[in-house]
Amino acid sequence: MKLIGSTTSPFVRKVILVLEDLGIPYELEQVRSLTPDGAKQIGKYNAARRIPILETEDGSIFDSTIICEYLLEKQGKQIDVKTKLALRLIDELCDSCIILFQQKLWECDLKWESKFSQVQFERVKSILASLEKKVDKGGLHQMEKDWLLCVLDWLSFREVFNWKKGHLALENLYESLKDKERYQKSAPRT
Ligand SMILES: N[C@@H](CCC(=O)N[C@@H](CS)C(=O)NCC(=O)O)C(=O)O
Repeated sequence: MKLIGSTTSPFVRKVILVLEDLGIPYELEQVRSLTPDGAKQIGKYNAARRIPILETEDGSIFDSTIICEYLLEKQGKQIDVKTKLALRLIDELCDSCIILFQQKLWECDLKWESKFSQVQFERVKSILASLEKKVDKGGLHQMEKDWLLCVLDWLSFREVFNWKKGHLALENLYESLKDKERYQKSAPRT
């Protein structure tokens, strides 16, 4: 299978973790999604111009969650609705964090002063607070831990903001996971 993605993207990393877990061989075609040339290159595979995209025997599949579900379904595994909702919340967190990063990267709103950035940041804070409570109670599914690690590691890698402040349970979970061998191969790098 061919995975169109990058070694920095938290959404691509989710897919890599599932591919590695299931022992599915794949080759990674590196693209730079946030550059005009990269977007054009991705556009050859999918009109939405976002990564990841997985080229499979069943055709080209986009959206990290749909790709993960496809890979699991192929092995006869289903994700229940409760877990899907928990995972969706982490995707919401990731989406808003990426938007905030882009606001700085593209110099649209360097200090997140606009209403638009503030709404994104409030969403991020609200989701982090709810995850902090959940982690404190020890109630995370393995895939939630994986997806959360992808987001938190990317936030640290890109220095988007100090997510650790006020989130001790999340920080402890992050510290206990990040150096594990299972996450090392896909750790964010340029
Ligand atoms: N919902 C999508 C989001 C993917 C996404 O936002 N990917 C980023 C890279 S981490 C991207 O391609 N951004 C390019 C853009 O927004 O133009 C998924 O889960 O695959």
